[in-house]
Amino acid sequence: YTSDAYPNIKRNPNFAQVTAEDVRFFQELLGAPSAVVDGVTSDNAADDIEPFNSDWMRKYRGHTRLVLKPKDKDEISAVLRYCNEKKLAVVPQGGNTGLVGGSVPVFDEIVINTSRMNQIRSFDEASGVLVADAGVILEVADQYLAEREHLFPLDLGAKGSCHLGGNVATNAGGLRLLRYGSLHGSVLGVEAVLADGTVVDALSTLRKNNTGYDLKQLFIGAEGTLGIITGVAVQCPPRPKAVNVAYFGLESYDQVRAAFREAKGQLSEILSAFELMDGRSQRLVHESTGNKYPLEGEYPFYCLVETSGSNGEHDLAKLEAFLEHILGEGIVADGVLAQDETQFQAIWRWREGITEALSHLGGTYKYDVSIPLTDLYQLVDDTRDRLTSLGLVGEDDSYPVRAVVGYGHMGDSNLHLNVAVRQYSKEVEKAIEPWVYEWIAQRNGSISAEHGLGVAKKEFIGYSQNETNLKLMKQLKALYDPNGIMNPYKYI
Ligand code: FAD
Ligand code: 2HG
Ligand code: ZN
Repeated sequence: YTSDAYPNIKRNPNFAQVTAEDVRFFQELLGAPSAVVDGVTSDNAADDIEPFNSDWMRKYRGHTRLVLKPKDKDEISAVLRYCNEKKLAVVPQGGNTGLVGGSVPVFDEIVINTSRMNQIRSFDEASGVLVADAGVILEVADQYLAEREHLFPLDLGAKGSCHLGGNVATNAGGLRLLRYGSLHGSVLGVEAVLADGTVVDALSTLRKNNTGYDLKQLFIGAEGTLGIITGVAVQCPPRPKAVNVAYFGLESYDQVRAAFREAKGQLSEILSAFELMDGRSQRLVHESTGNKYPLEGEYPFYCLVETSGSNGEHDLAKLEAFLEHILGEGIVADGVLAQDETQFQAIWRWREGITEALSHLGGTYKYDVSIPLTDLYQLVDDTRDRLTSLGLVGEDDSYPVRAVVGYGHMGDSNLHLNVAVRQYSKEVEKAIEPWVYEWIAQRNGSISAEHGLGVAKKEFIGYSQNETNLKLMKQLKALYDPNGIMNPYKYI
């Protein structure tokens, strides 16, 4: 961990510390098994509490001594009302897969974890609207929908652990946003509890509802700073009957752009993903899994193209014409089309497995950015050049940086620049930040495309939001959470 001490953040002395009396209150309210307590009472749960204090990257670490697992909105409401009165700060936590340090405490904030709120409330096969508790795991929701010939409109590498509430709170983007759009569109309703215990019932299941302010939108992407999401209503599309995936090797980034243009033009309504992976990212997956590369040769760039439609023959005819064209024109150097479900899954693993492969190298500095497509990959080359000129990256083991890789959701102009280091180091961090944010702001990009700001990007929000917007955000925060107990020390 680097951020153990958070040198620029001081504990807010207005917040109370958890006492044995508080613990007794919560245990009585929720039942003893719903609280993990470390040292506040006679309980000693140091081992059990550690995973709630540490983030997925093992980069951010808090020191909570109390984790609560309420089972419904009424329990959350009672917990928050008490915390607000006592000025006890809290952190909402779902699957704890967030990548910006937002889901763990900074100091001793109480963790309110949604894992026991895991019921699917209803599903309407005619409209495709799913209503579920915030703690339902994304993959569980998608499996439930698969049995009913529907699909959750979001998919991402952490699907086996992340919760729907966490997905909505981060406004997660994922692998098929290009097809199914953002959660700001597919989430029809949100049920949430404010800091003072007020239950906001904005759990509409209607597609159209123009009756004043769309209050649910504020909770989508707020990262738990305005309230705790307890339930969501989501518009789910029918599960496509025919899904195909192809994987290509390309000689240059310009060719990846050309391939994307062709994919949009030729595959149009059946295109469901267009993902970019650079050669270095694929080498890391190869080294960590030992899997044989999908193509014979190695290339500086790869892309993954997925189609989803309702008629297999029609889709295949389109896909084959597309393959013939981009191979014939020399836009791609080589390519392979998955022939069965096993190959389909194997190809996707080359894309979805990058984050995990990087995690085996030590630490990773992650930059999840939106940049216009023309300049998208230039950021990776410029970062590598900068780190090379500063003597931080090189061929052997003596350099602190092990890899500079780029990959991401090309179809959404969303790049993931990852700098893998042997161990987190202030020297490397200072070489990249704020330089990287200046680079992005100069191109009118966003410093956070889909992961949010959490604590990691807190100091840099000004590169993507102006003073007026920031002032409005602070006013909203003060209105929804006057004591500031909801996820403090993060971006707001
Ligand atoms: P957590 O990590 O627990 O929390 C995330 C934030 O939301 C925190 O600020 C937390 O306080 C808040 N929060 C959690 N639950 C609630 C709630 N009920 N109410 C209010 N606030 C809440 N993200 C993408 O956008 N696209 C990807 O493709 C993608 N891929 C990933 C792949 C891997 C391998 C990993 C580890 C992460 C990936 N992520 C991706 C990042 C992450 O944002 C998502 O995994 C997910 O949306 C987080 O959900 P979670 O339940 O784990 O939330
Ligand atoms: C992805 O697209 C995720 O794989 C994670 O958003 C990206 O680890 C990352 O930087
Ligand atoms: Zn992503």
